[in-house]
Amino acid sequence: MSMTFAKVFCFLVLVQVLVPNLAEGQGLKVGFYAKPCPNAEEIVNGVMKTVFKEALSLSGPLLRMHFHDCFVRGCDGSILLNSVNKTAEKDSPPNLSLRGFGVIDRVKAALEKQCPGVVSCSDILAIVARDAVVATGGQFYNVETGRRDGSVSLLTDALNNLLPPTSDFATLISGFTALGLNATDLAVLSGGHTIGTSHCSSFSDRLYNFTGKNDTDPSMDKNYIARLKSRCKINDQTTLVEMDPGSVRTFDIKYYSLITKRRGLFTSDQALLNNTVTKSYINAQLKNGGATFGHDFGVSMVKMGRIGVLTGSSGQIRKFCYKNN
Ligand code: HEM
Ligand SMILES: *[C@@H]1O[C@H](CO)[C@@H](O)[C@H](O)[C@H]1NC(C)=O
Ligand SMILES: *[C@@H]1O[C@H](CO)[C@@H](O)[C@H](O)[C@H]1NC(C)=O
Ligand SMILES: *[C@@H]1O[C@H](CO)[C@@H](O)[C@H](O)[C@H]1NC(C)=O
Ligand SMILES: *[C@@H]1O[C@H](CO)[C@@H](O)[C@H](O)[C@H]1NC(C)=O
Ligand SMILES: *[C@@H]1O[C@H](CO)[C@@H](O)[C@H](O)[C@H]1NC(C)=O
Ligand SMILES: CC(=O)N[C@H]1CO[C@H](CO)[C@@H](O)[C@@H]1O
Repeated sequence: MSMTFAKVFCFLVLVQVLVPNLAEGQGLKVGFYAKPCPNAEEIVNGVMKTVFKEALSLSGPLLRMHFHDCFVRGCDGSILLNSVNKTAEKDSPPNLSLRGFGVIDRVKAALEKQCPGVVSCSDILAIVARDAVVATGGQFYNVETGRRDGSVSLLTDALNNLLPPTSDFATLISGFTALGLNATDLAVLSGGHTIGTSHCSSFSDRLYNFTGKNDTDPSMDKNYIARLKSRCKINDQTTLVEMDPGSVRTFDIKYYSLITKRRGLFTSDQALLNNTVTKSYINAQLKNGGATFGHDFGVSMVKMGRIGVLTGSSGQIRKFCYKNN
């Protein structure tokens, strides 16, 4: 009897320990590197200033990289691991436009020079994403650090956890909720689409074959469809279009105004009008000129940055971000 009780009890305790509170981020804090590497963030900022001066167009891919890292196995730098047998997250189709891996290597090299083996690759992604927001005119926010790096990267995890651009609201919210994010976070973080570009193939279903009958998506503005069709021929896999035309490198609320004009690029963008929470958020920002968007974005990014993190003595601090130690 008592054995059974002990076993059951043990099991309950174990379950509590093992099931991570996904968006809690225990062990993270602002300024984690203050003692072991006091200039860590300045070193990252320094490299990123140079990079963005040369190529501000990397701001989109680098912001997106942190998002993809966090949504797959948690923010553990697994997105950065090179593929040994073509089965890593990097090899997954949703990685299509991920670029800027070389930039992360450059930042890592600068950090290793001054503080060998101290700053994790997952933290580098979080800081770089913030710097991308600031470089495009978004509001500064403090990044929590203290993440450690994972050692596993699987294509199938990326396929199963990254939401496709064809997602409707129900799909989006269930994906976000599973990671401890809510409808407000969804509306706010989707605002990341205010910068960057997309391949035609990510939305061409809406232009050419929405329900399999060579039809267009009736929820997209007709004039916008015509304009996009002139850029994206059928089956185009390579052309890039601006997601927020005219302000593709400016972190503003124009993305929200496009959605209200039925000019959201993806089904997942347009879907934000189909729920009262996300719709009210968008309308409120448009009404008040984006008064809180900059601040809200930082809050939701910090929340996203806590998903499934490894802290304390878990994981490793990789020496090179693209391979395990
Ligand atoms: C809500 C679910 C989301 C979906 C379905 C989604 C989907 C996509 C897709 C399909 C692309 C274009 C990829 C390509 O074809 O090149 C893209 C680009 C982008 N996404 Fe998202 N995304 C989502 C959320 C987010 C979040 C949370 C962020 C960051 C906070 C983000 C930031 C970006 C950025 C910056 C780009 C532009 C990348 C570039 O310039 O190369 N997205 N997204
Ligand atoms: C090769 O791929 C399998 C998944 O099919 C994975 O479990 C394994 O760890 C990979 N091998 C290496 C050396 O990465
Ligand atoms: C989402 O969570 C934030 C706190 O992280 C909270 O301020 C906000 O009201 C929540 N939104 C909804 C719709 O519950
Ligand atoms: C449109 O979609 C249908 C159903 O998925 C498919 O059979 C058809 O080949 C597609 N047409 C084109 C032109 O891609
Ligand atoms: C759709 O378009 C393709 C190519 O343009 C054509 O071959 C096919 O017959 C069309 N299907 C329908 C159902 O109209
Ligand atoms: C949003 O609602 C409109 C109108 O009911 C509908 O046509 C559209 O398919 C919905 N979009 C999504 C992505 O759920
Ligand atoms: C940057 C990167 O690793 N891209 C890969 C994304 O996945 C495709 C296959 O789907 C690879 O061909 C790319 O090399």
